[in-house]
Amino acid sequence: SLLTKGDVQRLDLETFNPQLISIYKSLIPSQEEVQKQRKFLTHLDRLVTRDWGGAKLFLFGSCANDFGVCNSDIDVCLSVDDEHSSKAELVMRMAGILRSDDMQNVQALTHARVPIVKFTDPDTGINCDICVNNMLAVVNSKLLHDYSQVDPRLRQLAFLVKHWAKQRQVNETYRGTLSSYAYVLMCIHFLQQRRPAILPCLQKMQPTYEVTVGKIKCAYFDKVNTLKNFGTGNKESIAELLTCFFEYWASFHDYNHAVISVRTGSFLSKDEKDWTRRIGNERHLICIEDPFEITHDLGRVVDRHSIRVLRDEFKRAARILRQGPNPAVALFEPF
Ligand code: 3AT
Ligand code: MG
Repeated sequence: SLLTKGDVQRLDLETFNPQLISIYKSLIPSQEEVQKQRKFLTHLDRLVTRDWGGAKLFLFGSCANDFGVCNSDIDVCLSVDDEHSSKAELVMRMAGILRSDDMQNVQALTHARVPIVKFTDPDTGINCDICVNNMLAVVNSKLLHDYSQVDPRLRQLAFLVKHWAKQRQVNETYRGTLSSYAYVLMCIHFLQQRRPAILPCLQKMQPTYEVTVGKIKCAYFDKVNTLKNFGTGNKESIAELLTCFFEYWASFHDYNHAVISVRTGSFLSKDEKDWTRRIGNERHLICIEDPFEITHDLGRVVDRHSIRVLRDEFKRAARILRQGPNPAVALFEPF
């Protein structure tokens, strides 16, 4: 029988989808690794609470948000109520505690925009970054985690996009490309836009979780167990979604005017955000609104050169997914 063009594409997706699922599975951290992380965190927590009264540790980033691929670094936030010390001083004190416990390569980056201490645990080989009083990151990690519980396709899509971004070297904010956090927000927003929608907008629903961090009120519906069937009306496979994701960023996104906003589950205009001009180093060439710190554009790191690199990579990915050959290999080929 004659196949229509649509059928051909569907047949391709049928072999491609299981390949993508197996790549996704290979990226999930093993039980051993999760155990190792737990052991490390328990040790770190004991060390800090013993030597520093009132200090508390919170996990954030990919270990807390369910988007951690294997061998990720661990992001920890130190929370202390101390108005008399600067973040740099608190980071120095933390570094002292780590050195006295024989942690390796302890580096206090006190002049960074976000001061951190980096180190390696000699027992497990785990690399860890500790920042100070950055509770917004803890809360946005919880938001991402809660979204990941609604539909399994979010975690699959985000793992594949993060893997692609790392392989293609477009996950390097110091070189003007996007953070993992930004890519996960792009995935959430994309799944909010599918019809029928695969993800809801948790911040537009009746809040069941509310915290205030500094001046920012964070509130959203976090009883995500009740939303397990939300996306089931949409049957799109991960292969279709990944293809549409890259096609969207390659050809359909309105880079000149549109801001993607997970907070509203829709698009905003650059005009209404006042993100139309370059101010300092912020150029707003690709606009991704932070869900809580809404004056913050996660695309602000992108410059005139790196926007080209990014858009060319989106186009490359879309082309490979449409035309092959062997998209599951070609897509992730190292740059
Ligand atoms: P990796 O697996 O380490 O690549 P990750 O999820 O740990 O991914 P990042 O390293 O990009 O993600 O960031 C760690 C966390 O820090 C994620 C988010 O809670 C917070 N974060 C990162 N960048 C920003 C930002 N620009 N604004 C607010 N929070 C951020
Ligand atoms: Mg991280």
